[in-house]
Amino acid sequence: MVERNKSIRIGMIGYQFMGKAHSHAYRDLPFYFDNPLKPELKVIAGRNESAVKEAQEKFGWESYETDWLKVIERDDIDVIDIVTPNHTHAEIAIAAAEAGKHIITEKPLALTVDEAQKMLEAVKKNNVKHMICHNYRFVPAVQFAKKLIEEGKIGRVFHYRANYLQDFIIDPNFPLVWRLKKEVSGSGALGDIGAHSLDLARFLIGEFSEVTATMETFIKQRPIGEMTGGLSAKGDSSKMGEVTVDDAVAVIARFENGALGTFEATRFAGGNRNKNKFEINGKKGSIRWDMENMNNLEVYFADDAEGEQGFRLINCTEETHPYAGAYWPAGHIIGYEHTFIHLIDEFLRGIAGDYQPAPNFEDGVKNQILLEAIEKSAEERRWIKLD
Ligand code: SOE
Repeated sequence: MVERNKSIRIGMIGYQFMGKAHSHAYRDLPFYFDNPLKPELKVIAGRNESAVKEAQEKFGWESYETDWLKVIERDDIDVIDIVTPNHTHAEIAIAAAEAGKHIITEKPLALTVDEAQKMLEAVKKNNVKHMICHNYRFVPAVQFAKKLIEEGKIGRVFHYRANYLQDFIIDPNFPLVWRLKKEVSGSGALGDIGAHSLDLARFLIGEFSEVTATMETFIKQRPIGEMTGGLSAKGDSSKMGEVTVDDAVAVIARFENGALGTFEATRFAGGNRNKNKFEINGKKGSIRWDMENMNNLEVYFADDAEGEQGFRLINCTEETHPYAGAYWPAGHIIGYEHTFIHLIDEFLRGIAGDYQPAPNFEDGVKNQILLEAIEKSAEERRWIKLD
């Protein structure tokens, strides 16, 4: 076992939306969790020197770098955290694994299944710990939902129903950013937010057996432009470019346990900023969760007394709920940013305790196989079996 508070030295590649979320998680982790390792924010890397220098100063990194390879070559770095656009994940992760660094990367793992499998091979061959940032698994209410299902509280599962609804690109003037270019992002709403719903379904009720899907790109041309942080962007309407990914996807799925699944991921659901939600219906009850009410879980149990049945709210903010007890006694309320603290806490515990935490690159490969099957189904208009 590692001695208490041993330093773990982080090198981050990327610095925008997820760079901010992960930087915050490393810095706030010691406030809430007695992790055996203490993260040290050694270096943050990005191509735009002025922007990455600003991130270094704002997020509290010791130094900045404009060449990610130099970060990987440093022998005073133990972990590489990849928060860059999807097309760079494979090259960076494989180089980091070959340099003996533990790796955490944002989702989706890669652009293709082939890339994802090569990443998994590299981390296994080099015996480094690895994790993919499906942070919604670490919401206390979602962890509690998993506990209820594992205890058989809802019995045999019949339905898994998930919607991940956003609306930040409905405006046709929203520019053609990297998330809308296939060669950079791999897919659109499917891989960016649908990937989270697919991962949660695997986490909560098990593996998929087959899928069928349809996809749509509502706005085909957009002004050239780039992200300016978070989900904001600036563009130049004098030059237009082709959107090469899906704006929305609808999936019907079957699970190995016989359950039916329906999934929707869209960036065109006006009024829904980040509505990641699911409902699970079983023989003995149902569970539903909504990111926009993230600290609570709605449950229905068929064996509640007659006349007293119906969905009721469980506040997953008690000491007994996973992770919640670490927060302020006045209600243990958490936010989006805390899910990254929980995931990174588990990642560092895996490194300290020499066990492979989850979700990891195995999960990333399974997610990538689902993404590719869904795209193939939409293109060929047929069911696709998952091997
Ligand atoms: C944009 O859709 C995004 O930032 C996703 O990339 C994140 O994974 C999700 O947590 C919030 O929305």
